[in-house]
Amino acid sequence: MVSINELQTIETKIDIQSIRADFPILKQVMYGDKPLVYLDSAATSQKPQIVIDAHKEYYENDNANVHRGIYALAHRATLAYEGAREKVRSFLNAGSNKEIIFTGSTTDAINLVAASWGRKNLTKGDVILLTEMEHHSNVVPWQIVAKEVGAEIQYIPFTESGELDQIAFGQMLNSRVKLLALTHMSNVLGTINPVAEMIRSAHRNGSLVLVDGAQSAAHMAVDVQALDVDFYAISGHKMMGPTGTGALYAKEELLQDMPPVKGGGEMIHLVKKEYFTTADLPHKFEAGTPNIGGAIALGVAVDYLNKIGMDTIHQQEQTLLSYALDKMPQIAGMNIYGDPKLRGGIISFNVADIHPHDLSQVLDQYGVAIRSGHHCAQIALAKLGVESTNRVSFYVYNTIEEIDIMIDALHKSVKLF
Ligand code: 7TS
Repeated sequence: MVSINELQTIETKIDIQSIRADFPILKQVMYGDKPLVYLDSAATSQKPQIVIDAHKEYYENDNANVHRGIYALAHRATLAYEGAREKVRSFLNAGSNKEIIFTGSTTDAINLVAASWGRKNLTKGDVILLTEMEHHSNVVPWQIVAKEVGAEIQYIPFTESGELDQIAFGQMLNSRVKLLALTHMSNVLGTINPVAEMIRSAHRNGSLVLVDGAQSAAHMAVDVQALDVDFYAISGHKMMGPTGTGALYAKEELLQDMPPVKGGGEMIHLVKKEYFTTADLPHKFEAGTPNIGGAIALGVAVDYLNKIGMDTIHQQEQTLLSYALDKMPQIAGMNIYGDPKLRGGIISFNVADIHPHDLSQVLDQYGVAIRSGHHCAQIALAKLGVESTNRVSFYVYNTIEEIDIMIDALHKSVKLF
């Protein structure tokens, strides 16, 4: 265990205070005198001023529809929108811009794969392999398509430590498994799954792999080519971008073979009374006017993350995580779920038999914003034997001092029950 002094030195080296200064919302004072302690970045991250400004400036200066007008504004908007795609491509290290589809979110991206690739390629008796720690976004789209085509869903179990059971995974791989779809990082347990190894095993088995990157892409460097992943879904709003933004990375050969799910403007090459032909990638999957301002601001969020550095972000979160995991057990009745070896900045817990909704409401009175509920992962919670938990989640703008405030508020809150 590293000492508190060492942890604080790391924090000072990274200069978290200057990062915090970029986030106007973090200056807020709650209930008259309590500084806002925002510990729910797994739900959505806060946004730095440059992202907020980029969104506003687009509407103030450049607003026009993309890929259609030939006047200056339309040209600027198109360049900025496609420039943002290039930033996301580079961020994920995809090989080509054709492989980056802008979507509304991770949910939207996974639904696209299920409705397009799934409907076309899955058939009766095929197996879709999920895990017990998936967010509903990586369960329900597969349940919808499985029901339609007669495929079966199986779940890789997780162990007491909150890690995927790799022996069970090995035993579950067989010729019926057409797809492995799993989260890179659990939004309940914080577990960082060994996706590189699992992708290799699935590929040896002839199965494709979708990775849900909603929690990971914002917090660690992701290289889709090094992973050799087939589909990777991300949410812009969890990585300092605006809500309503996200992206799907998919290998070009897969996208070429996938039918569009949504029809309309932008996704066509030619429309006749009897038929249509599709536009080239990536526009084949971007029907209608996209979220232009959102995508541009997401590009700026990517610039911002790169400026801080994904390794720095990861390091600060690991600092906060070790500090919190060291302090939290001192609270009477504390039960922390899972103890995975590789964990991001997410901790789910319950305290004695206090209902998480009650506890989080009291914490709010101290200015501490944490999540309580089932975290859209009811299968994971059923496995843990609970209906809801409290959850704290960190981002690079959080500090050790904030964790102290949270711990102090927890000590005080628990005494009230
Ligand atoms: N996958 C994971 C692992 C997630 O944590 C989430 C959102 C999603 C998918 C869906 O992302 P969206 O952007 O499409 O909504 N997770 C959470 C959460 O933990 N609290 O609120 C949203």
